[in-house]
Amino acid sequence: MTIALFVSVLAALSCLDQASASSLLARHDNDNTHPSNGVCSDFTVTETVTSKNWGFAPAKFKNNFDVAMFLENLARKPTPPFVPLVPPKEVTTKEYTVSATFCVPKKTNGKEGTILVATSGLGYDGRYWASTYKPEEYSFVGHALDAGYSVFYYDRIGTGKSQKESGYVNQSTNQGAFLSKIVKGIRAGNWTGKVQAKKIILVGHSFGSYTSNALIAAEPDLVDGAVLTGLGYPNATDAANAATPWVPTAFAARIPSHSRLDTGYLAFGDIYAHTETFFHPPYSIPTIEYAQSISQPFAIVELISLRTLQLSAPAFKGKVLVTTGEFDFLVCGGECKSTYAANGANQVFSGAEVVETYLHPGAGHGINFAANATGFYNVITSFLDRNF
Ligand SMILES: *[C@@H]1O[C@H](CO)[C@@H](O)[C@H](O)[C@H]1NC(C)=O
Ligand SMILES: *[C@@H]1O[C@H](CO)[C@@H](O)[C@H](O)[C@H]1NC(C)=O
Ligand SMILES: *[C@@H]1O[C@H](CO)[C@@H](O)[C@H](O)[C@H]1NC(C)=O
Ligand SMILES: CC(=O)N[C@H]1CO[C@H](CO)[C@@H](O)[C@@H]1O
Repeated sequence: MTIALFVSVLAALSCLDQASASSLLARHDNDNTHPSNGVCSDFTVTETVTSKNWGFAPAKFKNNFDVAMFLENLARKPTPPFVPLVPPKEVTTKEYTVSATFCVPKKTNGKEGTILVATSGLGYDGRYWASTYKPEEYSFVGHALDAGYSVFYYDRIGTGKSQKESGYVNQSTNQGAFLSKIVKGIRAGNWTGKVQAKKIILVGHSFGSYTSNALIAAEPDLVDGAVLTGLGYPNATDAANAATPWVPTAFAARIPSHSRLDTGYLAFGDIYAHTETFFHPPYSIPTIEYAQSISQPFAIVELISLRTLQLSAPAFKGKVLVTTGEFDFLVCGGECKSTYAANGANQVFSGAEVVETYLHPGAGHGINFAANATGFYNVITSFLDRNF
């Protein structure tokens, strides 16, 4: 695959590990308008997580040429092998604060005790789930509320209004550990007001799906089900291979206007790099422009630590929907029918009561901003209606 890389990265800024909860902005603003059909509350969620974090092996990026060389190394033929990560030496315990929103449907139908916990993928924060641009066409949260489900969505560590972390600190493990705490807090009723969780369903996109999957593998009794979007299993027996298609597509980086992020953060080089990796023609250009406007930098170690996740979850007895767009470039190399035909989902979730798969016609990786996103959401809520 030939990919044009438009690579740049911000100059080194001060370390941001120490961003405090008080420096976080209120979540609710024009960009984060709550869905009109929900009763929503914003929270900052502070949890201490323990995770085994992999280290970043190369020198930290000094400039964009370092990033270019790194991406070339990731994508090239592996002779000699390129080893970007060093195995965890110790367990890291650290407190993080993230910005979150919980919504209950205005019109309840008895299903509000089924709580969807949505984690976004690389390149986005929680707004991936709750588009304020044509919400009737693109807001997953709005759609789920219409169907009667409650939704908890949040900005991953390092994105949106959540606490920043060095881009060189592994984040698939600490993000997974944080998600585990969120689920436990929801079970305990910590942020859900009068709603008591009867069922909890993890909903993910891309990186958020892989971390949700890895969490289910590690804690098979934690949740009742999962809707994993924007993922595929090119090699269900080898998590490293699942990450391989990311390599040649390595997101180009641009200079984020965000302060408090170090050089370990990369972002879509420009709207065309974003389009190439996330969307498929015919394009809705205004929709892509909105998606670009809310896009977020991601940590280099988030991307490469995807390879280290243990996805196989034979002990999970729940119900899972695995889905992406028919033309997903990132997880299927642009053609998902043959990828899904290999039945990876059934191998990963070999003990699950229900494993369903679905490919959304015409869509790429960023399905929530694809044509007929509501058709995609109907498939998800139909899966939920039938199974929970
Ligand atoms: C939930 O709230 C209780 C009471 O404040 C607290 O002890 C517990 O740690 C919280 N659980 C989580 C996972 O946040
Ligand atoms: C998956 O990857 C492993 C390890 O690289 C390899 O041994 C195995 O043959 C692969 N399986 C498939 C179905 O490609
Ligand atoms: C939208 O997607 C749904 C679900 O796959 C499908 O049934 C419907 O025909 C699609 N609508 C259009 C206009 O493509
Ligand atoms: C929090 C954490 O695990 N940080 C580690 C990230 O990786 C670097 C490089 O290996 C380590 O020095 C950090 O301790």
